[in-house]
Amino acid sequence: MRHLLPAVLLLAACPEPKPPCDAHEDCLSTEFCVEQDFCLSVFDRTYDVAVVNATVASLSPTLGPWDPEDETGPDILALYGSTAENGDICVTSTLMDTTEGTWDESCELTLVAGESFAIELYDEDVDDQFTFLGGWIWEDDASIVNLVRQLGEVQRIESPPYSAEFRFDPPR
Ligand SMILES: [Ca+2]
Ligand SMILES: [Ca+2]
Repeated sequence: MRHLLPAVLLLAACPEPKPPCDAHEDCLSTEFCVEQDFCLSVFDRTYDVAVVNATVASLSPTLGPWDPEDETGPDILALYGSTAENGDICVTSTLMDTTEGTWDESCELTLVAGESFAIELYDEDVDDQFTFLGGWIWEDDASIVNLVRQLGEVQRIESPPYSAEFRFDPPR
C-alpha cells in the first residue's frame, strides 16, 4: 500500500486522453467523432464551408420576368453563416442569368454555440440591390451539430421551388 500513492499522483499528472469513438453517438451531444477515432467539440472551431449549388424559381417573386429591363434570368448568390450580430458570414460570387447554378468556391466559418446557421438565396440587381428569394435556418445547437456530423458529405435542402446543396469540410 505504501507505494500506491506516488503512482496515482503520476497518473493524475498526465494529460487526459480524448475519449475514443467509433461513431458520433459515442461522443457528447456537442461533439463529433473524427475518423472513428476521437471526439472533438463542434463549436469554437473553424470549418471550410461551401454552398455547392442552388436552384430558384423560373419566375420572380412577383411572378413576372426576373429582370424586366433586359428580360434575362435571375442573378443568384448565396449568403450563409451565422445569423448573430457580428457572426461569421460567407457570400458566394454571383451567377448571372440562371435559375440554377454551381459554385466551385468555399469559405471559412467558425461555429459558435448558441448562434443559428442560415443559408439564404438572393437575386442581385442593378445598383447593388439584392432581392431575398428563399432560405433555410438551423436554430438550435443540436441541428448544427448534425450538419457537422455529416462532415465532407454534400447535404441537400429544398423548399420548392428553392433548393441548395452545401458541404462542411474538416477544420483547417
Ligand atoms: Ca439577369
Ligand atoms: Ca437580377
